Amino acid sequence: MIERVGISLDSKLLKQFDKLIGGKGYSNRSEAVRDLIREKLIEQEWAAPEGETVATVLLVYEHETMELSQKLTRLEHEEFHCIVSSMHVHMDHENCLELLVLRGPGRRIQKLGERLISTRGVKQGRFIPGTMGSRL
Ligand code: NI
Repeated sequence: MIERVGISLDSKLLKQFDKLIGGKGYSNRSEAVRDLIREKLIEQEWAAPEGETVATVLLVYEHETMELSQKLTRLEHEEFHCIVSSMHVHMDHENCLELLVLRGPGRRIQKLGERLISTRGVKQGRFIPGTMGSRL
């Protein structure tokens, strides 16, 4: 069910908001406001000490860098309960891209993501917090 709500904003703030969402490609304010609310709810989900959530980790590294591949693989096996899926792409002769989908308690999977990203030799690492979506 969709409910309509009206909100009051001062014109300066509204102008800034329109500028912000225009640059992001939103075609109307409603979808932009919905996304902002969802973003806050996801933040709350991540702050909760209990419960389960999901995240994606992106890693770029050279597979021939001393022991790096083994280190990452070892870490991934240690935490296999938290890794739902992984994809490895051999991008060229030297570089690999790995995408992992993590699922588990927020703090635990964040820590795993940080450990992977901070492993010496990883050229690029990103941790993208997700959501199970059940509260949105
Ligand atoms: Ni590779």
